[in-house]
Amino acid sequence: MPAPRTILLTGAAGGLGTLMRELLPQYGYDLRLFDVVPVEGAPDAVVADLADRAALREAVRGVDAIVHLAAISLESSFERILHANIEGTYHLYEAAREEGVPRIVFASSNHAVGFTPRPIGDDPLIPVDTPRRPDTFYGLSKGFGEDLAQLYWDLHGMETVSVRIGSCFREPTSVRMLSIWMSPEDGARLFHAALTAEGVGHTVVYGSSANTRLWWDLSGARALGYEPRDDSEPFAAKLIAEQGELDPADPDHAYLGGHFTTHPPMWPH
Ligand code: NAI
Ligand code: 15L
Repeated sequence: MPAPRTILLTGAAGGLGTLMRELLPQYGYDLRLFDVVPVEGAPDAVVADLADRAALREAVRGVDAIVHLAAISLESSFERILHANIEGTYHLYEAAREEGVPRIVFASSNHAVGFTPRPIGDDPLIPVDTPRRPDTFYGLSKGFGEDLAQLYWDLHGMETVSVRIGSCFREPTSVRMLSIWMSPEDGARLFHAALTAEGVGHTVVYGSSANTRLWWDLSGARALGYEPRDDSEPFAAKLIAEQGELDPADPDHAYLGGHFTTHPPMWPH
């Protein structure tokens, strides 16, 4: 596959989309932007719902690859998750197939496997092929997206890297995040690797920085050429002083998905 240049970034108005708008162009990409809400400072962005297949087809036409971030990004009602994450991702893949886009980077989530007990002490890191244990309808939709990506590879030869992102924010804000944080700069490194690695078929990887307290195996991401440079450890002392160490007996702390596993709130979105 020739190196991609023009990328459609869905979910461009969101938190991660905003970070990637800042960081991805330095890798030489021209970004085309898509979101259901206007993208600040980007009057050319396509403002449309993922359900609008005509708008999607036009948006994906001629791009070399897609970074698919658009979604409800926390737990919500099943109906809203169904519309945006399940049907929306299906519409995106269909539009990409119709327009011959060869590669998608799909923003999956740790919540696809959120009910996996977190490693403690010398426990091995969680492998990427650990059984799916979604913690929410949200996590379930990310498992759907991974399976859809596998189907489109097997049936249509469209490649995807599904990145099970931990927490990608400027700084980690909780003790749990010390284990799963991905700095925005490492996020851009990983997306760039996922966009350019040869022969990925459908590959699922975890997405985080090289955290001292890491919970999962990053070897799949490294095999794509990803070399994380950041570690959450400089934030540890302050967060632990404020919040205390994670208590493995507390269900909120016992699983990869953290608080998503406990009668999840219906976060406003
Ligand atoms: P966000 O909620 O800030 O942004 C999501 C964007 O998608 C919003 O701008 C929203 O308007 C757009 N969107 C939602 N429904 C849409 C629809 N039907 N049609 C078009 N656009 C729609 O979320 P964030 O944090 O930027 O996350 C981006 C992606 O990465 C999401 O897929 C999320 O599930 C995934 N992810 C993010 C993590 C993080 O730490 N930020 C962790 C794990 C996964
Ligand atoms: C996610 O999947 C969410 O999109 C993000 O907002 C964070 O809550 C993250 O997981 C997390 O697990 O911290």
